[in-house]
Amino acid sequence: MTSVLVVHGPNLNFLGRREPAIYGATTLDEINQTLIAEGQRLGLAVTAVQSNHEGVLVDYIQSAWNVHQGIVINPGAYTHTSVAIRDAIAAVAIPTVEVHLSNIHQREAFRHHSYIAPVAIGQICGFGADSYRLGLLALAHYLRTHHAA
Ligand code: CA2
Repeated sequence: MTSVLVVHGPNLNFLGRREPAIYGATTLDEINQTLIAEGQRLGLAVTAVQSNHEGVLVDYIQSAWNVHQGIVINPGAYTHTSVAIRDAIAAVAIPTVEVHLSNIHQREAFRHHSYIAPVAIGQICGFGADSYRLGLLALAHYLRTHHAA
């Protein structure tokens, strides 16, 4: 079965507990359960991980090599700072969709630039928790049409 790794970056373990006005009321566990269910519907095995640490996120991405066929990642604040996460995605060369809860282009200028976007197949932002589901859907479609084998 096609396998997808969902990677959540720093502070996303706080979802649903703080700042609901910006990031929504849905918890990370609820998002993961939705993705697992949506994955079943799409024929994808979904595994979700979260870390607050840049190097651990790099380790998760490296460990996806030869294991998962796609990645959905919300790198959190590392989106705007991390060459290491970008290099890891480029190194494993696994189709990766970048997702964000908020519309990063509508927020502070420092959030407008993503180090990840150039190595992602696409970016979905601004739809709250639904950004993840839409990202998984886009990845499923991409894998069906580009990785038929
Ligand atoms: O909109 C997104 O998904 C972000 O990746 C979220 C990051 C932010 O730094 C990016 O610019 C955009 C921040 C995640 C913080 O998550 C929290 C969740 C609940 C309470 C407080 C923070």
